[in-house]
Amino acid sequence: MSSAPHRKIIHIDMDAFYASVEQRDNPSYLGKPIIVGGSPEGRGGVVATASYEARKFGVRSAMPSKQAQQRCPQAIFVKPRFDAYKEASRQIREIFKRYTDLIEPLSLDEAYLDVTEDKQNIHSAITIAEQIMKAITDELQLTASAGVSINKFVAKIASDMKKPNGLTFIGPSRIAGFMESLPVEKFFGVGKVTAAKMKNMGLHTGADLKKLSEADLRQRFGKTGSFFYKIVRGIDERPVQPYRETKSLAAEDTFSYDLTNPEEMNAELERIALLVCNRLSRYQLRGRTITVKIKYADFRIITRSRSFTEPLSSTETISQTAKALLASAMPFEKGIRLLGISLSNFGERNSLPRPSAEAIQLLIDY
Ligand code: DCP
Ligand code: MG
Repeated sequence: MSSAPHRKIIHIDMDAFYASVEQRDNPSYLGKPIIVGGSPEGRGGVVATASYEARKFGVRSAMPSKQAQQRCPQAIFVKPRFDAYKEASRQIREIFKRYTDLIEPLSLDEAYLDVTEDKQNIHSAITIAEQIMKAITDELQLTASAGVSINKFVAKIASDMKKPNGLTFIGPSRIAGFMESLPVEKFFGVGKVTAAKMKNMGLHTGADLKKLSEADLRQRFGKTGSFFYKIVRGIDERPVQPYRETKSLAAEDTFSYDLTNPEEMNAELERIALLVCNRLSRYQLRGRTITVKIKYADFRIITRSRSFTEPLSSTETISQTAKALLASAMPFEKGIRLLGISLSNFGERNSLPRPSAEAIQLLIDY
């Protein structure tokens, strides 16, 4: 480990978040198997989350609601109330702010906190995590689990170890052993495919990964290989980033053949405008700059943008402006393979609502 003083990082993750909010707000649900998500009657409904009572029956997030009902016929299905979850999320953040402004929300129910320096001079990250958990219980009647360590990676894995309502501290001297015993599927960025690939190579735990050189890891896993090399040695220098500026939100489509007919292009733009508008409203964002992206059959890309003093709000305006921008780029030398529309410049002027934590995360993923 380096000689620089260690950071103090807390990862907080709410327990059975949506289901706990439902149980709190409807006491008849307390102690019962609650499933928040789509109805098992309709088609395509999935479980958003399940109370711990329902999890005993094998009900899991993202499972088809029908299957969940088969596993737990007595479960009560509840429709999500996102406004209630957002409000709880906001309240949790208010509690975090008593200790630090270095808060990085990952979703409505999860955040990293850097308490290397804390506002109340408590100095102990464990004490701060305990106080936060207590405040969440006392003030919000919800529970959270916490992981405390010197970096984000270990703190996040730790918060999952004693769920629900548990605190896990992994100090510097325990990190090496902890990482060695960690199964490969727990590593950041290891999806099912990579995990299967690793197992085929006889790599099951951190200890197995640690035997490989950085060059070897890079050869096997590309750029992520270097990340594995560091992380398995407990090195994760990613800072806690309080508020990641949302850059842009886009929708685009690649066509099965190259478009040459302007009417067809306009029809596609209208469709894409609708898509982008749906996303904007889902993430509560409005942008003042609109950009149209055009990719020619030869893969050359051009863009045309326009900025406004007011945010573009209606699908109609976005669609009309996009078509005008497309027209400004005509005539086209080649057929068009892809069209896209993006909105950016989301600033807070005109008292725009700040994107929710969820939106920020989704946009980062995007
Ligand atoms: N969520 C969702 N769909 C998923 C996973 C999660 O809609 N596939 C929602 C519902 C969860 C919330 O996000 O309540 C938080 O996700 P978590 O993975 O943290 O799950 P929980 O908080 O529900 O449970 P846990 O106690 O395991 O953290
Ligand atoms: Mg959670």
